[in-house]
Amino acid sequence: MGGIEISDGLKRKLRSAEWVTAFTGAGISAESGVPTFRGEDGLWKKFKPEELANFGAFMRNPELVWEWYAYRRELIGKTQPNAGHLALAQMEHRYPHMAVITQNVDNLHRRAGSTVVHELHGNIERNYCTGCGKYVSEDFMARQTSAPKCPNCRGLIRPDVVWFGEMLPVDEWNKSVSTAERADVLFVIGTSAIVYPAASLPVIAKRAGAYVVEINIERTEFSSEADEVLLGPSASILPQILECANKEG
Ligand code: BJW
Ligand code: ZN
Repeated sequence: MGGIEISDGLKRKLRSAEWVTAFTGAGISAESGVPTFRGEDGLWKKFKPEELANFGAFMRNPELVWEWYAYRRELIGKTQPNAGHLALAQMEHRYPHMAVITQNVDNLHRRAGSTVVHELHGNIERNYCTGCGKYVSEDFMARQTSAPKCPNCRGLIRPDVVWFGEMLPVDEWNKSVSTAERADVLFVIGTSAIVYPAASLPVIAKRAGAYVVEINIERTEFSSEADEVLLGPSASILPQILECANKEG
């Protein structure tokens, strides 16, 4: 994709901002090869995310839910951060306060070098026991072929992710809210912005005075509330924003 037009308004904000926050969803990892949830390619065996990402589904059919997570864990393990993740990590060198709030469980922001990352929906690399709550090691997980049982109490092991109907991790949520409230500029990147409470963060940021810029390949539920919408793939747009920010600095 060619160069995007960066408005004078955004250039001014990029020049003066001290607190910059990126709020990301599955779309930022799409160009690394991680399927999104709601795109046509995102459906796994025709299941909607709501049908698999909930505790009831897990208890009814742990093998099926584990098959989905095993497939995704293996796929994610083979991917690399893309130019979008890397541009956000580089912004830490440009801005005194740069944070990423992510709904993704794929760990690609940390692998790209971002150090301030708030994971709202957990991390697929961690797993814990539904019985005794203990975390199990990656080595243990690597030896498992189907729905694993806890070596300690024989309870079912689950991924440390947030399913529908479950609370978000309180600490990550509180830090995300205060980060959103402090942001001079908030980028909303690659999310359909339909899953709450995460989807309320751009609105919280805007009410607190942030300049909110959405980056997505298509318009979303949030687009009409954004100060600017940049349509296109984030792996192309974010490096251009970084370049502009560095030039303006
Ligand atoms: C690109 C691109 C490129 C592509 N460049 N862009 C009714 C109304 C309001 C709320 C509710 C309701 N009924 C129930 C609720 C609450 C519910 C909810 O929000 N449901 C809605 C779906 C209606 N929320 C919850 O249950 C949450 N908990 C909660 O509310 O707790 C309180 C409570 C407690 C007890 C009882 C009741 C309430 C928890 C939500 C957990 C979500 N979990 C998942 C799975 C995580 C684990 C895993 O990964 O397996 O999180 S679901 C899934 O959706 C995942 C994602 O993080 C999340 C958001 O998806 P995301 O990232 O936006 O992806 P997509 O696919 O939707 O969009 C991709 C976007 O990228 C698209 O826009 C593309 O265009 C774009 N794109 N390529 C730029 N190259
Ligand atoms: Zn246990």
